[in-house]
Amino acid sequence: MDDLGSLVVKLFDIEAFKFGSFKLKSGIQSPIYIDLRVIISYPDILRSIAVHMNDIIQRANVACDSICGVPYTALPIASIICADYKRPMLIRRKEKKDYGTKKLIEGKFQPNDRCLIIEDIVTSGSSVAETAESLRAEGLQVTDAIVFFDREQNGENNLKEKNIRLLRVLTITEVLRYLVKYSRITEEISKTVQMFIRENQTQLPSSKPEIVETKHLSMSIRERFQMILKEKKTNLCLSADLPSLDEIIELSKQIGPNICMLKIHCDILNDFSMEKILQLKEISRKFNFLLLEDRKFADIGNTVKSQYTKGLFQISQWADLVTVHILPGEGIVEALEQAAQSINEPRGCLLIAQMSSKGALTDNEDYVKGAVQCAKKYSNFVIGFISQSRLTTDNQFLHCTPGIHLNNTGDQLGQQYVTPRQAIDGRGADILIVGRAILDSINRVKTAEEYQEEGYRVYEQLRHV
Ligand code: S5P
Repeated sequence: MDDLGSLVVKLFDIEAFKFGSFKLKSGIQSPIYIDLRVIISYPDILRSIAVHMNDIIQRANVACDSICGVPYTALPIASIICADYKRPMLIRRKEKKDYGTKKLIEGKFQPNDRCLIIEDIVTSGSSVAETAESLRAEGLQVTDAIVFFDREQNGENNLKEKNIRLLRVLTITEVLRYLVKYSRITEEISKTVQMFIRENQTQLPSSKPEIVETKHLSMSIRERFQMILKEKKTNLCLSADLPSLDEIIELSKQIGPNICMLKIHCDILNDFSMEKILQLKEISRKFNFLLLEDRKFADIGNTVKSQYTKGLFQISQWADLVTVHILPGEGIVEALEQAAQSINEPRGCLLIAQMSSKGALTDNEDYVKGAVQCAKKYSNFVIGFISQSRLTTDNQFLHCTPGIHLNNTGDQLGQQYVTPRQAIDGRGADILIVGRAILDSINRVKTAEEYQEEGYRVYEQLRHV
């Protein structure tokens, strides 16, 4: 008896495979019942399953940084594989905790880590797909899943549609073949089961949030921005220059409906963590606004590429948009665009063509011309400008204007303010970037509403949207 055959027979003997007539949860009558939970009572069988799975993982050359077991039966299997294969383990909870950190994924990981999912049995693939969705929502990459046993009820194809390759140790056809060969079941029983499987193929229901997500993913940042402006009737970008990401997260939940974009400076935060920034990202998806990291990149392309993707902040992982000085020449944009290609979501940037501060050296015609030329050349990635005037008649480029205040003309450090009307009418702004006018007000939400209303009213009037 070969190794796999002997394992199948042992599983039959411990009643992991039962034949007869069983009523399934769905109400359907099935000639086979498979329950691998019993394996935890048989350490040799448990290890043997893990060894076979490990073998397939090695042979399939799966590149993974961590392994996620699907509760419950797959967890002990995953633990053995993690130890043998020397990979850290993650667990996806069945339910979110309603206390403490509320995390759905337990274990340590980095964004973009490749994670292999381990499950005991696959039928439709729904639990693997749900696990992949939760892992991907946390920024992990999921391309492969391995199961011990495939019921061949279309799980493989269902998962392929979710861009997951299914690896497996055994199919139901192979199990039936072994059990007939080693006289555990008759040929007739095998045929009945095969017919049942053929007649009970599954499909995954397409869940609603996924459709929304795909819609976002298939849209360019430019299209998404335009859609947000129209749908939410706001051209207000809140410049959330606060020292605490916790506070920004709370504020964004309140002001989310009023803004089209949230701008932050991640390097002024005293509590930055990837976990928190991904939480903010989730809120930005929920309230449909873009996240702009006002990094003002200004180095040579090669350095900027690392500043964008690496370090503590890993900006490319979460910022839909970044701001970029054009001072070093167009290589800086080329570098960012290249780096953004490895991200699964659309990315873009705003070129800083003019600044609001007193004596800004950007007040130079050639400089501005250079910015517009660069924007046109890289129009897939550059979606607009930070500006103080209308720079081009090409309306695909959004003009975003900071230095906005209804009752102030400036601060002690060079900032100069104009009103929303002056910015849109006189300075050609599409988007108003407002910071302290909202942040320092007594009622931030009410003030944001006022800037939203005034800003969008003038924008509609003058841009005829
Ligand atoms: O020219 C500029 C460009 C930018 S991005 N002038 C600016 O003020 N900004 C940013 O806009 C600045 O870094 C700050 O985050 C925000 C303006 O903040 P406020 O409090 O003066 O409205």
